[in-house]
Amino acid sequence: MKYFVDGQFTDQEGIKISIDDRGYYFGDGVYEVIKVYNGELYTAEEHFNRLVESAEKVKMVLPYSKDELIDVANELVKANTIETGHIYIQVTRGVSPRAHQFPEIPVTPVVTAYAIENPRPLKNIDEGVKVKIVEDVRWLRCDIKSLNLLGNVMAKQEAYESGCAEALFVRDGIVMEGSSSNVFGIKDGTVYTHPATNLILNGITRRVVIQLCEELKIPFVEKEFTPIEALGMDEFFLTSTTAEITPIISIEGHTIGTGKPGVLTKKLQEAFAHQIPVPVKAN
Ligand code: PSZ
Repeated sequence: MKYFVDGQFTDQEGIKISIDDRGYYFGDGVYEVIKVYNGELYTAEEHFNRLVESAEKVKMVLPYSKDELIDVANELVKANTIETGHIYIQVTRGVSPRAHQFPEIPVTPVVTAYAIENPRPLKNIDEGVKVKIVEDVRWLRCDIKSLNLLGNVMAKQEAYESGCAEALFVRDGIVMEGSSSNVFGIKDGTVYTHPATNLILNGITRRVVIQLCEELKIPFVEKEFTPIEALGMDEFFLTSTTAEITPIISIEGHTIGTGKPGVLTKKLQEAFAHQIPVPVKAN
């Protein structure tokens, strides 16, 4: 019961994935990661809405409704007694002999999903991380949460090889996002992040942070900024489903602010922790 494959709940031994799966050949599919806190899905509607949108953008019709998919996710959480962890779900265009164009004989998209226990990364959340600037060589539809992640993979590896936890993508002299996160700078009390265009993924955590800024009356703008402006920010942080709000204390070896998580970043982290199902305290 650990996995959901092709309409069935199964254990690993029961899984068969075809070599002709278009996800395997082309990364031709879309996916989502949904956080589980205290055995409850967090922002599930938003994640599954985005899955439907990603599928539409690549002209795929999901074989299940959003509500059916949420039921599958809840089943996986229950069957695996997940407390703090996440659901991974992906949908590929289906199985068909290798050819770039869509299958001429219609095939059903392949849905696979699993739930896994995964603790909150409290050390990074408390202490912050370093990031490395990497040129963004990805395609121009980064708004789609697609399985094609080679640009992200190469950037993350480059960051890791420099002792950094994340790569900061820069395209045409503008800071975009991380290789698997959105990024925010804070200058003179105002929070800045790249507008939700085709060049970044409009993260669900990003949307939560925008909402929290409103609630906390912290000035917020979606506005482009350069790497030089980033280095001059008072505070900097990244967001993702699993990383939540993680402070960035150094960019390309330059210390941000005091080199410690900033005041407003901590305020947003605290507000974030208060709105997840049963806040889990450090230690
Ligand atoms: O566990 C992990 O490492 C995860 S779970 C989700 C992500 C990483 N990243 C999602 C993501 C992304 O891949 C890119 C390119 N930009 C932004 C994000 C943040 O999106 P949300 O907040 O929806 O997870």
